[in-house]
Amino acid sequence: MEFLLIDPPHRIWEFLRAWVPSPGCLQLAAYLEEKGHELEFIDCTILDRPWHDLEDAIKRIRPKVAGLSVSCTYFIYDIMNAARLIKDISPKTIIIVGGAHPSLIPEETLRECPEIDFICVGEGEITTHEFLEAVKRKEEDFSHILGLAYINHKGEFIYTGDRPLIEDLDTLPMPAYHLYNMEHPYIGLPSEGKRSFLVNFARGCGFDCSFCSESAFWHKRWRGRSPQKIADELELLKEKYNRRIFYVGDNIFNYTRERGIGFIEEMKKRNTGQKLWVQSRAGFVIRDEDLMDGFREAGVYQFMIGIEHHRQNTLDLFNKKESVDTNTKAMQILKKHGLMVMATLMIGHWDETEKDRQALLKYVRPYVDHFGLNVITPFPGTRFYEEMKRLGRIKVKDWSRYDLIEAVMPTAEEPDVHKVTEAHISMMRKYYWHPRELWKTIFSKNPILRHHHRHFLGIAFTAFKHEVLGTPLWKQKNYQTFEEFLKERGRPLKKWSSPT
Ligand code: B12
Repeated sequence: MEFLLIDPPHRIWEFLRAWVPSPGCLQLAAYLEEKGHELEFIDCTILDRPWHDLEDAIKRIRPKVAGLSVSCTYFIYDIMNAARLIKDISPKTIIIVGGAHPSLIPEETLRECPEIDFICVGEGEITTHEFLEAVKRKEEDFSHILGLAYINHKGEFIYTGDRPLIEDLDTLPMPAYHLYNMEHPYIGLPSEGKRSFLVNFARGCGFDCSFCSESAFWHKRWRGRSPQKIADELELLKEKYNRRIFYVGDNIFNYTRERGIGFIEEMKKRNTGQKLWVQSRAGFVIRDEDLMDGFREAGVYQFMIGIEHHRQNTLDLFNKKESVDTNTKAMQILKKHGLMVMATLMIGHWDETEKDRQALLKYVRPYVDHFGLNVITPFPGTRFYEEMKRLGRIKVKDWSRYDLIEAVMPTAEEPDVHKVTEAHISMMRKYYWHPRELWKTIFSKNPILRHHHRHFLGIAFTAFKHEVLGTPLWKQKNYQTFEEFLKERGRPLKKWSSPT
């Protein structure tokens, strides 16, 4: 086998209790398949015995090249462990890793995990195609392939240079859903119902918020698929996989007005009855107020907006380029047009007080249907990370805790980071246990909202029972840590030393 694309075993997040295939992997696999490469894609998170099954797959396939994908910083150790396991079983297999985290700190990643041979920095399709072609030709020098990072035989870090981005995303084929087990019971988003799914129709964002790894990774550029291609994909997902409710991962769905107008026309024409939740930003909601009824009629039921904070100085500090007034106005517009509002918000700022947190809660409560509260996290590769590192505020280096829920930095008033994590839990409870929200759980006329709130109430109730009665939390039945796997395997990994 020429290429085995692997999404390594991950721990599913308690809030989600479900999983979705990586849109990046599905797109990459489809492109490489179209280019004639022989490949397989395995997503270990939905395998019965993830690490054991990965080991068996490597033994069976012995791929020439294994590609490991990592969408979040939080998952990076899974990728490193998978690389160690692969080299242990099949030392000749070349390992290439892709995704935002290793792309943004390639040298650190390569030095921390010498089993990784190459990092595909940035967009994956063309770089991986050229790389596989070079491997096929048995080339040993890869320095002519843009977008690659590696350590050469002298121990020097090499980056071959930026790969130009694909200008027209419509030239890419349909994601390779046919290579995936779309009916696995974990697949979906339980808060949105059984037949839900995650899709991605755009890359990047034209803005430059200092905390965002997305704008860093995609060089502050936005590119999107056309409304026709979006509708084709949604139609396929309905016809072939019976998927009806979607979270659209695009950072800004209505980045251009033309795309919004085209989408509304196309969806009305096709009349698939599918429902979508999209992301945008306040300024674009205001710009497109006249399109909001059209969006609703075309199936959009919720807009997620990065409101972030109720204080203008915090918005300015992050270069958000929105004002508190535009944020408020956008939420009012969405409500007026019968659309649900999901606000993403951040606490854990250095100068924050308990009073600020209560003020934030008070500010958004009248508008939001979904309280998307996060803890500010310095993702590597961002300006915010560099700044926090310089100020010595990052107290947790363990990337597996960078999940936007656990705090990794203290505030001036709370030197213990756990206090910030606790504040997050307490605010979530305060929002969802409020009589108004509990009322919606049973009596809201909006079935999606009812379902959604019930899901979150269920999670809160499980956590409450766990704390009071000691009953177990939700369990990902197939999950096993790498250490548990190694113990069960009974054979430690050989110490890897690069053949050079
Ligand atoms: C899909 C997604 C998920 C999926 C992940 C599915 C999976 N199998 O990995 C789900 C819903 C499970 C998820 C969960 C989480 N996510 Co998430 N998620 C996204 C989302 C919406 C889309 C990513 C995407 O599809 N991008 C588009 C594709 C085309 O890009 P790509 O993946 O980078 O792939 C390209 C290249 O990287 C490269 N490439 C990728 N893989 C490989 C492999 C090889 C071998 C090669 C050569 C190249 C290559 O080629 C691809 C095509 O060009 C982003 C937000 C966004 N809009 O981007 C957040 C995002 C990635 N998630 C984020 C986070 C933090 C999380 C969570 C950890 C926490 C949270 N609060 O949400 C959870 C934890 C999950 C858990 N433990 O269960 C952050 C990550 C920040 C960071 N730097 O770490 C993001 C950026 C959102 C944000 N708030 O900023 N997430």
